[in-house]
Amino acid sequence: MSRKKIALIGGGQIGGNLALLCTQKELGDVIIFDIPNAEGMVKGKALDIMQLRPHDGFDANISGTSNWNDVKNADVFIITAGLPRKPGMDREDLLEINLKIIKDVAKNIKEQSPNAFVIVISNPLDAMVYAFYKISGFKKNQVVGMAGALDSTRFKTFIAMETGYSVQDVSCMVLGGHGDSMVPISRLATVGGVPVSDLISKNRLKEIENRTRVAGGEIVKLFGNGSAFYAPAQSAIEMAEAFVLDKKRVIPSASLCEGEFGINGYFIGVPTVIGSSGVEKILEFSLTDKEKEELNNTLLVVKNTVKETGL
Ligand code: A3D
Repeated sequence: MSRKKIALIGGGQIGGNLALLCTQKELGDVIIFDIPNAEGMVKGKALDIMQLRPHDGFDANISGTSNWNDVKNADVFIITAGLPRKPGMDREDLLEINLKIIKDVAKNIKEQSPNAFVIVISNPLDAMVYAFYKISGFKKNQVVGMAGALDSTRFKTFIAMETGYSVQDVSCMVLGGHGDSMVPISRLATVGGVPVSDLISKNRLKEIENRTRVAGGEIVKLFGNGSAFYAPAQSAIEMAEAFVLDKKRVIPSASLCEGEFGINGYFIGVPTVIGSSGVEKILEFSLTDKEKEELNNTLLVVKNTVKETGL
């Protein structure tokens, strides 16, 4: 069996870390693509990672390019092309410029690799993944957005920090759009199977939910220039790995809903089964009235941003 070909579109902060993680997990041969002005940078990153492989004996190859022909017939694309936020910016402020970039990227991927599985990370996420889907004409199982995996790992982190118990034993999910209206489902969060409501007071849990909602902004403020990249990269790698190894992982992801949770025609964060066919299924479950209301609110935000794409 030959190695998978993994194309990273955008080789900036997240792209560089994606390349490193792909190599360390031996997911396949990696090609980092960026604009011509950044070709030296991605070639340099690729060479640097090539030179760490002998330490652990990883054999997969890494290269950098600004030529679309080099990513032809890739099995997986992970798209981070676009600008990140600066302090004071909403993700929505990136729409105009990143939409132009996604249109160009979608056109090229459609031409070069019509059967690929595509994970979109560029912001505003829910609108960018929608735009990619519309422009590429790909099937719905081929396209997914990374956001819930990151929002959930942030929620997990804060629960572990609060209780003092291992992050490994925290299980929880965040649904909805990738913005301040996202919906942490505290009701189903557990630590080692014990409901968090038995471990953390109601008020404290509310504060943790709120911190989760603005966790990306907290890091943007601390950085002063750019947004989080380590955890976003690892979150997307979990999704790519689920596809490459046909793991059937259940990962909150921005998937196209066609009736699930009463949502129709929008990509939004829902529990998604990812395996070798890409998005294989959305797992629906009953929500409380309050959760339904919160999901409706986040859907309105997503709808407004999608409307601005004009697609
Ligand atoms: P950054 O380090 O600036 O990297 C972006 C890269 O995209 C740069 O190297 C650019 O040269 C490149 N690029 C620009 N235009 C093109 C193009 N047409 N084709 C190919 N490459 C291009 O940003 P980053 O890696 O920190 O973030 C990338 C994106 O991810 C931003 O839009 C962020 O807002 C977004 N992001 C999303 C999440 C989610 O959870 C959804 C989290 C963190 C960041």
